[in-house]
Amino acid sequence: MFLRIDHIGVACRDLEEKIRLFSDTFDLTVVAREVNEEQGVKEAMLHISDGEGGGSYIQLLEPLSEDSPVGKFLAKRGEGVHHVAFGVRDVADAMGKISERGVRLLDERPRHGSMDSRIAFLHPKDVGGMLTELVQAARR
Ligand code: MC0
Repeated sequence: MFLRIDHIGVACRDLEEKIRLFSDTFDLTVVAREVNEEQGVKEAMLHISDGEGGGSYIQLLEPLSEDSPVGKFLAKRGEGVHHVAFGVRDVADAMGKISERGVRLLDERPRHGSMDSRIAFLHPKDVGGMLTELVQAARR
């Protein structure tokens, strides 16, 4: 079902500071920036490599407010890995199959994600404590 790891989402308090850290330490380049009001984040994608159906990235996430998902996560757990996102060919199809297997979906239908992807989240409690995202990358 999974084509590749699309991205690792990292919660941070200061996006610009963490962009400098990740790009200087690992020679990564920011290829996209976005404010996603629906998800309550300001984010940057740092490209690692290209694979089947899209690329792999580190996604740095700064919350737009304290009561957003990333804002609550930072208050409870501090900075660090927030979620792991897997590339899929068809997000709606993957959601259907995964739901039938007893995992709760956090989204009823795909939403807008980074770089015009279509995304959906799975409940961390049903995936071994790992907030999991499905990503159907935009066709390029
Ligand atoms: C919360 N929990 C997590 C977690 N966030 N576990 C692992 N990883 C995380 N990131 C755990 C809590 O510790 C708690 O467990 C339980 O889940 C319920 O959490 P809560 O604090 O009571 O509830 P909420 O209101 O914070 O909701 C958590 C939930 C929410 C995961 C349902 O954050 C959500 O719907 N997330 C999906 C959307 C999202 O994260 N968007 C931001 C990235 P205990 O044991 O304490 O009960 S947007 C993004 O990434 C886009 C732009 C993209 O990729 O393109």
